[in-house]
Amino acid sequence: MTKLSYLHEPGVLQNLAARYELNEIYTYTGNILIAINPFQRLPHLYDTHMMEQYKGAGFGELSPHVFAVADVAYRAMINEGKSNSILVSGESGAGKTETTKMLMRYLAYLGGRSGIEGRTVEQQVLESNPVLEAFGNAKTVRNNNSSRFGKFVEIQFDKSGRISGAAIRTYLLERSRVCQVNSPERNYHCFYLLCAAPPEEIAKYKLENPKSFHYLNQSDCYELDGVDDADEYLATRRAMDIVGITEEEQDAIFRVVAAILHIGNIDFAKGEEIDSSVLKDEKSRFHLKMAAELLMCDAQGLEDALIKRVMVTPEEVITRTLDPGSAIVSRDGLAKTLYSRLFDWLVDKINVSIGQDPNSKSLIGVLDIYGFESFKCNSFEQFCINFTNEKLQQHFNQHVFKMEQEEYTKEEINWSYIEFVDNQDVLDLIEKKPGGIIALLDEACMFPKSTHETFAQKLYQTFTKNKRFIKPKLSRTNFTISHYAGEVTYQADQFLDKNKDYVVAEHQDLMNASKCSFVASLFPPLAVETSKASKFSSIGSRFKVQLQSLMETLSSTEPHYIRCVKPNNVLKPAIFENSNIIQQLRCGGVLEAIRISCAGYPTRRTFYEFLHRFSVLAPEYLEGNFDDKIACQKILDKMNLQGYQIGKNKVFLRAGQMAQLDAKRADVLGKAARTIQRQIRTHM
Ligand code: AD9
Ligand code: MG
Repeated sequence: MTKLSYLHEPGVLQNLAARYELNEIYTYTGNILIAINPFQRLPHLYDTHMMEQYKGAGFGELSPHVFAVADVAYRAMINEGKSNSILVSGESGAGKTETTKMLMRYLAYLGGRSGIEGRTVEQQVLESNPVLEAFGNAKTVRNNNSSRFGKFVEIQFDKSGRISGAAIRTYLLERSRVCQVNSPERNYHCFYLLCAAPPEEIAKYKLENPKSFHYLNQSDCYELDGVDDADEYLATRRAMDIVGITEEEQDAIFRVVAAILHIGNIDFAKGEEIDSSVLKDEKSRFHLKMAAELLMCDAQGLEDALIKRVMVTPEEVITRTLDPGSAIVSRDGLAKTLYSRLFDWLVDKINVSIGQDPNSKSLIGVLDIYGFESFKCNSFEQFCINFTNEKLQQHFNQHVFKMEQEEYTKEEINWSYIEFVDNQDVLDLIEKKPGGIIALLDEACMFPKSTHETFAQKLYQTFTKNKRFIKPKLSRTNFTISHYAGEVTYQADQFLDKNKDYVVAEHQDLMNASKCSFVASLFPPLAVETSKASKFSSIGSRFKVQLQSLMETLSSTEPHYIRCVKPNNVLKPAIFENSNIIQQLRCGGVLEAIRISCAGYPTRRTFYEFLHRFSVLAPEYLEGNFDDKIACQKILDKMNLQGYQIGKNKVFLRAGQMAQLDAKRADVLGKAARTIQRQIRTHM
């Protein structure tokens, strides 16, 4: 891309289109890899032969590829002892997760122990993917295998470059999907896999056809094209074996999954007293019994926990009943909490089982996180997702633009400043403390009388003059944020509920008393001071802290960027929708990055580093007692390079010049080695 003579949007697009037609789905723009989803299997592109080719090949020597990016990260880590990270971004269905898996496969190939069979660390790292996908992915409108959580995998390496441990961090699993799905989407894969298990297991978990479960039959989609849920069930079990989840644990996990389906089928009717409810019918009683059996808790206790609330005051114990609507909210709350705790348990278990290497000095992190989202209705989830993207965009900006240009300025080289849009103001709007949207949301959640209306009013008052905040004309509860990638209007009505993370005390006590130690362990007893039901913990603030820590980790690494692009919305091969793609490139800052790479100097070395590496090209200048700067200049002149610049402390090379110098160096060293060998031979 950086060699195009006319750099503008149509040129870039045409280049990508021409390559895509030839199944050249990868293109570099400077150091960023653009990956366009082929929507078809291209097995030869990822086979062992390919991996062998990319191993140790210089960047840019072979066709652009994810393997090349992973290889550069790995070499940089080995040679410089510095941690690296690979940030994969793009919208839903663009290919982030597939790309991440290829990166991990290649790193496992480089850092694996060949010839050792069985549960090696690298195999466990790879097999964590199918496990997490079974429980954290679902079919959505945009992607049949959409990740409903964010993921950062940190692969640790020992001194000799072997994989020695790994840590997986996950972010914000979408909880609402467990209880609510719309056509043509599906719930999490694991529910359908389990319903397709062998007959004896179906019997054990008291399951039926997925169509009979409320949590699944709200949508009329049950099957996925090209996916056999029965096979996937067995594959998931095998992957669970490999990551170290025992037979008993697996049994308990699937009991919880089955129990959630049964819980969803418990329905309520009005009770005799006002605002009370009873089980609707025999069917509901049956499913209540099944759920209780699977969770190994008391059936009456489960019924009570769903429809009653107990308040203990110093004087007396007051029991309050719930109307059928509230009982359903209570039921769904239990299902969601069970599921999200199950998911967190899986992540913890995988981490413990793979193990961390406390002595590891360097790591490679791979980030696969949800891309920017803007739907017809945008709620708290989209708010958090877009907040994440603002953070990552800032990181990208800082790295690619700011640091680059600051460096040029510091070194006083000739350089015309490239403008870029800084998004610090959006981040302030969202996360500033006090006064940002998250802080105001927390305040609203803690104040008993607030509603989504008062929350929205507060936002309108606070941000009247903020350029990034817009109050839609006719709405009393919506608000619009002008994100780096475009405007998104959020509906505030569920923000308060979705930001509150609390488990009903009755659910907590019941599950904690389960005779199944696995279930009980998902609900550890609460510390005394936090057990008060009113104590609220903010999902938004917790997420903000998690993101902060992610950004700190990323900042301590050398980043590499892969921008995934979704060529069309029908998820089919060979369809290249221009305006759709240009929009994605703009959102990702790719075009500015292209401009900067063309005009810039991607490689820079201090005079010392440069001479250390390249003085073999002109040893005469080292002996001549020249100033370092002049010696560098002379070597570069001798090599006939043009367009480079020499700053106060560093040499700045244009794209490709480092490779030219390296090739010459290899040439000279090779000749020298052959001469020495010849001499040794003649002396022997
Ligand atoms: V989401 O934000 O999790 O909804 P992703 O992760 O960006 O999304 P994903 O990697 O799941 O997208 O890719 C979507 C689908 O595109 C996959 O299921 C494949 O069918 C297809 N895909 C993506 N990348 C490739 C590839 N390199 N080769 C072949 C691919 N197919
Ligand atoms: Mg994904």
